[in-house]
Amino acid sequence: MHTDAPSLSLDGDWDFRWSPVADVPLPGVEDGWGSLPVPSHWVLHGHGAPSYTNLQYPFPIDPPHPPEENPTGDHRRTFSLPSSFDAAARVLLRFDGVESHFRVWLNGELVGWSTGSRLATEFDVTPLLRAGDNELLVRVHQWSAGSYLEDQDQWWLPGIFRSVTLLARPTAPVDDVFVRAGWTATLGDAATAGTAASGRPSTGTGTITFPTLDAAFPVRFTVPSLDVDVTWDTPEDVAPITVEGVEPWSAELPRLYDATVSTGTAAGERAGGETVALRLGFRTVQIVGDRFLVNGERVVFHGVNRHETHPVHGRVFDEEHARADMALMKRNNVNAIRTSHYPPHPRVLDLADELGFWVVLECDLETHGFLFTDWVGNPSDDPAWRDAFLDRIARTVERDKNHASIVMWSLGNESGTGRNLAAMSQWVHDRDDERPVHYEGDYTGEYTDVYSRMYPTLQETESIGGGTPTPLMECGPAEAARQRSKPFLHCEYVHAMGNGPGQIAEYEALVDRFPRLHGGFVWEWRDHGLLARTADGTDYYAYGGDFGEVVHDGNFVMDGLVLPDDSPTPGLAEFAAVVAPIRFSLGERTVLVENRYHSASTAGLRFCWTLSRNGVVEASGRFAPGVVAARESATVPVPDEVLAAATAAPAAGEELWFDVTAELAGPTAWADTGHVVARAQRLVASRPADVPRASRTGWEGDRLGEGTFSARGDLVSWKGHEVAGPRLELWRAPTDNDSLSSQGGYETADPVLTAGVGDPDAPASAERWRDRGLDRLTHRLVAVTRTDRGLEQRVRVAAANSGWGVDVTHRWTLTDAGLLLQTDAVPFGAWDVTWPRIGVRFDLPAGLLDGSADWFGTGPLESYADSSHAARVGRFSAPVRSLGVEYSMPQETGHRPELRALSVGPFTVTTVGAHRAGFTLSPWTAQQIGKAMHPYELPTPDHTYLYLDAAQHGLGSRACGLDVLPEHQLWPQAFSWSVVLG
Ligand code: IPT
Repeated sequence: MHTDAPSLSLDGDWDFRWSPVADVPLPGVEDGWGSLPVPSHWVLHGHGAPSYTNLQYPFPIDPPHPPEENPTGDHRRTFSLPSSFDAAARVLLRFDGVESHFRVWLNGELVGWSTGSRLATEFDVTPLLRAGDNELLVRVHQWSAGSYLEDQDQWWLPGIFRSVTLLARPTAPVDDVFVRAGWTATLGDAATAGTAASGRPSTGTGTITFPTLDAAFPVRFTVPSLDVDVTWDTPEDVAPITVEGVEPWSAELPRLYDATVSTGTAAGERAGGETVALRLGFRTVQIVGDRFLVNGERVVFHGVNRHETHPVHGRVFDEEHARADMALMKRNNVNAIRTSHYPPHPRVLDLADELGFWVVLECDLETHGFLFTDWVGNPSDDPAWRDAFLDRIARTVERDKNHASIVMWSLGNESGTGRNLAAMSQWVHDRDDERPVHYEGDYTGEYTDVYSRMYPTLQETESIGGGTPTPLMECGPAEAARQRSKPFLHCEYVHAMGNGPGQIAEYEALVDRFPRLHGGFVWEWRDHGLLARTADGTDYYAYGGDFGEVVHDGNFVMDGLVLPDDSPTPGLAEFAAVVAPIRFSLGERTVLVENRYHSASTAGLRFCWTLSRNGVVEASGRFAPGVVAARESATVPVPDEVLAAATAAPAAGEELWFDVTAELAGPTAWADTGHVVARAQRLVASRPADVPRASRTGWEGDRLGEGTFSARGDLVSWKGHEVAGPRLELWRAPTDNDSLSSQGGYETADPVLTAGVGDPDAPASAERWRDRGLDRLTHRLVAVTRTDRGLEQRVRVAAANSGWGVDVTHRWTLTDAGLLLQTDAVPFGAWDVTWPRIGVRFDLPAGLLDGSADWFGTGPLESYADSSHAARVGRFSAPVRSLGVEYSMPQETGHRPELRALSVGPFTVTTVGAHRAGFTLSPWTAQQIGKAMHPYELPTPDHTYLYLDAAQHGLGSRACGLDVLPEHQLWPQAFSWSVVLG
């Protein structure tokens, strides 16, 4: 709790000694000590090394024993108590987080030990303290029995990684407060009407109750802005307080009321008391039937799984970084956080209350590695571990129970099932009868309140929502019926590893359709890359295996919507677009504005439109749908300028687009005025460009217009620059989703349900593509013929030892607009795999990499068939080197479909005809990128590679989830497309 009682931070430089094994004598003062900051992880300060595993235990599964090879850190410091501690009745020594087991000695006496790495521990050290110098010694072991309960998918990072504090406890203390601030809409004040009419949040009745008030009475409780000021003389006097005119708390309008609980106020002045500051958010959490409601309304989680991770500090908390991170979430329409898979630093929850997030607060528990013993010996069902499980959940709930943002408790992650989990749930229900209990592993719904799953297929999700019933994982008919009667959420869905995830929109469409579905949490928010340096001094973000671990899970720890350097990925933009709280439907004459917020009206937004001709804004303005209440919609007419444009015939090659945005009308704690919350666009009118006319001039030697051609018919120079191409390519550098089939332990549901997305056990796409040689196509010139004003080149393309391939015809014609290149690609043979891409590559000068590209087409970011909602048609400009994303494991990046015109350096490329190619500009070929495991392994670029793709395969989410859906797969077929090189 935030109290004004004195405290002393013991953070800072401590003496430190490290040993690779546990069984070493305790060092004395005179032994050689180094120094280490507290809080920190010693492995990030040169002692031992970090290691990453997902499911695997990096030690033998021999519970509850750790191995002898158990890195151990001794930490020592001295302190003396400040005079502010003089009046203390007791002094507590608090550790906010130590991984994984520690023992404490004060002035040579053993104080105690603790486990539960991301949970707080307090020791009463009153009798051991002395005047003057006190010596504190803390021995931390990396591995312990507790490690069996902490098998989360993340780095293993031992150390005292959160603060250490001495707390002076007053003689009249507030030892515990559990305050609940409920909210109900005031009868007669139609909550929505209030919102719509005034544009201000509705008010209602707030009810403050105290399930716990463990303090030295009399106790004074105040909420100044609500004129609440009561003093209770005895615990029996404590009574609920009802206040009218209270604004509710929600993730969208996180209204907080400052409150205080004080003791020592008997005579009107302080007598050994303290004042605890609380921030009340009035909200009532309920399950009614299969609905999860806050303040009476269904909540839809547009959430992310948030781990504590920082590229330099690991899990050491950095408030500025956390706040910036959470503001970035808000700017991308993230409204919920699952604290995977342990309680975060306590300040994160203050920030969640303040910025506004629905939080599912998870206990520090995961025993996933027992999967490898077929769950034999799993602590979750072993009575010997019962107390440890109960201890963990109690410490979780007790620490964080007063946060308005927490709307659900989660028992942990991936720990199988068993009696100890059921006992945890019972404990929570006894302690907090308001918030529901979540745990995904309770597949049959024996002891949890909501039905939760990770990565179920679309078909199964639809079935759970209320579509055609299909069997539910591990459920018989009765259990399935029970699960179907509860609110459902995806505690994890769409896996944001590398380039992806695809299919966010398909899941969201189901959530829209079925009110039983309450949305979910993307896996996951951030990559966990750790900043490291190669031998030759290049910085990079390390993942599993980069520290020489004996067992590890590679780059499976890099699966976030945000890169380790804080850059948002295109996947995050896709998420923001799909889950946007305002949805527009642009008709010919009207704009429908749907407010999808839980409780916010559109009062905080302004609405803007533009009309653009070939990407150049021609008219713009605001439109006013009025204040649209939450869950309501409004219709406004399309602006006259747009209507007029729709009826006037455009010139050849013109496109007119009508764009609308919903923007913040004023600044918030997380974004500036004008921040775009939602957008949409509609093609108003267009007329295809005329195919450029053949030029009157023709060949001059081997020159044709601005191009020079080899005898083979290849373009070898363009505008005086040496170039090469076109060369047919089917290969893209495999994405993580192309490379991995669903990871170990992911139980794919009933195979029937996955029909249509391919066999879940089938090899990964990249494996099949490699097997068919798509990365190593060979080319054979079949014929090259000069024509009057051009040439025709026919090439047969196929891989070694393959009877299938592609016949390609390139027809060059010199036109008034430049060199027209028409390409026809026709597959031959019995193709049985998808293609990653079909397109051509041109090798352009490397110098272009230092300039920028301007284009009219889709942008601003890369997009793919199943991740295209953030893309819009417009005119964009960007440095060439920024067109690709630096994923920590290099992979396909930078594809922008539907190009109209591109200019880079002296070159322009214009697409003609119905089938518009997309473009990629890259310093490396797909083959080069596919070979590198880290960005630093990529060669020094010797070209700028321009890929013009007729199509690319979708992204999918198969690294952990669904493969590319049939409608987004690229199957071999004939393609024709044309571009003009100018
Ligand atoms: C699931 C885990 O809960 C999560 O921690 C993470 O590992 C994620 O997968 C994949 O990145 S478990 C998975 C095997 C279904």
